[in-house]
Amino acid sequence: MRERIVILTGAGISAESGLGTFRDAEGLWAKHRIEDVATPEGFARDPARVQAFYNMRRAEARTAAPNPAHFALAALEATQDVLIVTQNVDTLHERAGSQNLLHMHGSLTQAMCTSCQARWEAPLVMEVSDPCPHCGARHTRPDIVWFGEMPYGLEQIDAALQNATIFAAIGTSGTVYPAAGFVAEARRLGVRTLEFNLEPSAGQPLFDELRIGPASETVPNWVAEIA
Ligand code: BJW
Repeated sequence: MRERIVILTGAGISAESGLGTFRDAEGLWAKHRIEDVATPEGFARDPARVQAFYNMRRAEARTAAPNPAHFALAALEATQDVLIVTQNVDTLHERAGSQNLLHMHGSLTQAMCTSCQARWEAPLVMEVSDPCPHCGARHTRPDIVWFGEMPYGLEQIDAALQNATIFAAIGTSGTVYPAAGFVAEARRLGVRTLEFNLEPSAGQPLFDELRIGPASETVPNWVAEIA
């Protein structure tokens, strides 16, 4: 049977590609205050600090390579109906070959204008004084969803969950909403739920199955079972 699978990914899937997670002991939030770098208020206070944070993340992400977990999910599209909903702002899923992909928290590769809402490919280094290529306003920012802002694609995600047979969460702590609520919604709809993590996440009791271990091993094993 062809399964209809919604897969939520988080920072843990990219950890073995060398990109830091947020809430681990050595994670990004141990070195940077969320209020300073991941809120619209922080950007309004000190846009140069926020641009520097995302310039650093963009440079790191550019040199990272997809790992076996990203490649396995891309291969899964050949045999199953898959929607990957990633909270990650790196491009490792698309570089591994995934086609049906939604970046719900935006992407490091995109810039946006807060005056005219235009979006374009971000340069490697964004500056506070960059003009918008469409309207010329110097109100540009990374196209990233910060706390208090509406994530992308929620209607599409909801529709996919309504139609899904499997919901899988990979490498996410389950602490940031609305993504953290998808497992409860899937469960309410009678969708089978499966978690992949190094340790049980905050939402673990809502998952039917938990596979503990590095995503680069557990995800390819799962894909081999269902492909
Ligand atoms: C491995 C591994 C390996 C490691 N293998 N696993 C009170 C209650 C409920 C909600 C709220 C509330 N107060 C405020 C809110 C809303 C707020 C929120 O959720 N706050 C919480 C902190 C409580 N959410 C928002 O504001 C969102 N917008 C919103 O709600 O809009 C209104 C709305 C209304 C109604 C409906 C819908 C919406 C926006 C959230 C924006 C999040 N932005 C960030 C930063 C920007 C992106 C960036 O810079 O990269 O996104 S925060 C950060 O957390 C980032 C991530 O995408 C996100 C999730 O983190 P993730 O991916 O789970 O990483 P970690 O580090 O937490 O976990 C890594 C996991 O991997 C761990 O479990 C490890 O064990 C595991 N792991 N190595 C397998 N090898």
